[in-house]
Amino acid sequence: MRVLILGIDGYIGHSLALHLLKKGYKVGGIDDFSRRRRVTEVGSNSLTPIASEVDRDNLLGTFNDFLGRTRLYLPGKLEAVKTILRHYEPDTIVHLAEMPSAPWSMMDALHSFITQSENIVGTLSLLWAMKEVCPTVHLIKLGTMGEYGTPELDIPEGMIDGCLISKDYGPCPLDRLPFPRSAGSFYHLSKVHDTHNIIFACKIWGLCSTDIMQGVVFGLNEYSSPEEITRFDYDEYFGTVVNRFCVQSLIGHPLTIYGAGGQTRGYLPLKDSLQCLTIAIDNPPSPGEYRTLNQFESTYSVNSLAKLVTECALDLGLKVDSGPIDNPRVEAEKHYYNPVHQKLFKLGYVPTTDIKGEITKLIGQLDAFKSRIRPNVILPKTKWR
Ligand code: USQ
Repeated sequence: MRVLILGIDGYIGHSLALHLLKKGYKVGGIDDFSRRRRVTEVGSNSLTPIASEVDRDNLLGTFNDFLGRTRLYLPGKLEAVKTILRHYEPDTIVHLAEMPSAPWSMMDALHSFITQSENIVGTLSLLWAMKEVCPTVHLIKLGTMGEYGTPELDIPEGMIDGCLISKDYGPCPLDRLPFPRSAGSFYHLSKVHDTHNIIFACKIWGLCSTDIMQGVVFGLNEYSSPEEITRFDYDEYFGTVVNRFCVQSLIGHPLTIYGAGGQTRGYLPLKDSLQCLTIAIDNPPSPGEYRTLNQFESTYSVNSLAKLVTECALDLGLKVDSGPIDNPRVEAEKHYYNPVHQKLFKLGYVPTTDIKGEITKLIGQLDAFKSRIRPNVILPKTKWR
């Protein structure tokens, strides 16, 4: 199985490459290394010291026929993307090469323009290149649970499940219609637009795609040498909430609960994300099929995560306070949330259910890098309005 990872230098991309290589897959990848640059530009760093671009190339190259030496920016680079596809001849493409931060996309007009043009045109470039070079290859595209928002009804896996009863025509099946999206940032909206473009490409060109609606990921990858460790961000832009809380607990910073803290999302440890992506690679949809997988272990509110982190930190002898602060985002702080997530379980996903154990382990691992924490990047500065 030949897997091409777009965005191979990122938090998930690097971890996935190593995970697959160790399982015997052939792995190649490209990256424009924009994540490294952007984290530096906002004054932050990866808490974990990560290997240089060259060292990572060498690390992955020692395993396999890695072709990641190409620094490639996807949007509009159609011929370059086609060349990569022809050269690598993948069975599966895992597309992680998008700007991943909601706050970064909300900073100002320019950041929203960059987010949407990179993400939407980048994916569109890939779709055109696939159509022309490898229309039967399985595309796994990283979307987000945040596409759905927090509607006051159960969220299905992608498509509406049910039917409307028409007075004149009787039952009309709805299972080919996407469930309405209601995203909460220009970043999340970029993923919504991707979804529609991918559905369309599958419909008209017969491409085959798995669109992953992934929850919020936390934790570190398993590493047996310092070069294998993935990046770990904790600033307001590129750090996700559990990762941020764990770092805050290490330096006695009050946990930054935004607003009332009732915001509820799906969460999963990084190792579960790798497990699920591997399951998706091993179980492609049928030719011409567009498939959605809601990918998370369970749902948690921000308050319940803060409580878990506080308890885990206490077990490690760290005293942690919570410091609710005005919510910089515009989002419901108390709401119904019940997304369906059955398909991955049916395909064999065995979730990590000991979340407390995972968080305790994570805080312990991060302690080794405590001296690298920059406290001034923790409090949020970007407001939604
Ligand atoms: N939050 C806090 N305190 C913080 C940081 C966040 O209370 O210090 C809250 C946010 O307001 C939000 C929730 O925690 O209600 C999750 O925020 P987050 O920053 O961890 O995650 P989010 O912005 O939703 O985005 C992250 C990834 C994104 C991915 C998404 C999955 O950055 O790439 O798409 O998780 S999901 O949330 O399911 O859409």
